[in-house]
Amino acid sequence: MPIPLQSTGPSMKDYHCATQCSWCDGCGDYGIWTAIKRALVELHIEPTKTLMCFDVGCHGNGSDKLAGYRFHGLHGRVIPFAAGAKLSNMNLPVIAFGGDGASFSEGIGHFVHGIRSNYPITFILHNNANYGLTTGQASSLTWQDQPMNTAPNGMPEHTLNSMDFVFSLEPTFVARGFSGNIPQLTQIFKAAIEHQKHGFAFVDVLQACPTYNHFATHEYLLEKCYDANTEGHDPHCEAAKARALAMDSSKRIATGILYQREDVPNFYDRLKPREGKKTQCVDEVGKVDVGEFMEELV
Ligand SMILES: Cc1ncc(C[n+]2csc(CCOP(=O)(O)OP(=O)(O)O)c2C)c(N)n1
Repeated sequence: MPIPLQSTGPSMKDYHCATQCSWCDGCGDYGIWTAIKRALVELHIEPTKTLMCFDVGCHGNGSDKLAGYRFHGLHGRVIPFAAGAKLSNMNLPVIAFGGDGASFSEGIGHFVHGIRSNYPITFILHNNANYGLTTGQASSLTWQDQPMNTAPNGMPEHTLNSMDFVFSLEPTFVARGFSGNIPQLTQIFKAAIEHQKHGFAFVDVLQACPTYNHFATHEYLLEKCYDANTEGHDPHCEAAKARALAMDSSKRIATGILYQREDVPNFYDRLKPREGKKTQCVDEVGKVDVGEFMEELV
């Protein structure tokens, strides 16, 4: 029996968009962009059956380089936009993309509450360890003492330990990938999209920024990153074990699905007024007549 060559779902072509890419040569955004399309295709999700939300930044300029429903919001605010969309229509897979500048400075409050609330969305961090679009400013994740355009004598502050921080918020899904390993990244993204039914899926993607990041380069990451899952790491382990693995980058950097638990209800499932509802919030909004409220305002 010959194996059919065509799948029934969408193909990479369906996600194609004619807008020209403006990222620098060698930018890790290309790898992340390819992997997310592959993940959606492999999950048989049509471009019109998902929502992708983009923060402001180099990565955010990917918002018009893909077909489908996309939302491009304000700097640091992608999580509330994405969470709002998802909570109004739980049938929709919602993926939010943010940079390390936005997520660990301007938008850090939203990031905290996204994880602790266990909003049912996937959040993909484009971690190039600097503010790329504003030409190489130091971010909270830039290495200490690294000379950057905003800190020519080296960044004076210590680097925020992002994984320690994330684990302190009691996440339900933590993964790490590398923009140079598209097959692994695709599998991580698929698992992170599927985790939405359980809550907030955080994926830290270490990516090259050849123009402004001269410390964690593509070559450096290629050498240091290894797949922890193929070396036997079980993501359903104790949080303390996963936290220690995620935080230790002294010799090698663990990638893959580092931590996952499915026994914590997501934010929507904890909303008492939604219990037993057969409709989505978005269906119900259309039935409310706001006319009388408007009358009061005029
Ligand atoms: C509230 C706010 N602060 C600052 C800016 C200016 N700004 C636009 S893009 C950007 C850098 C984005 O860096 P990051 O979030 O790390 O994403 P990257 O460009 O590296 O992908 C900054 C500071 C803004 N638009 N809005």
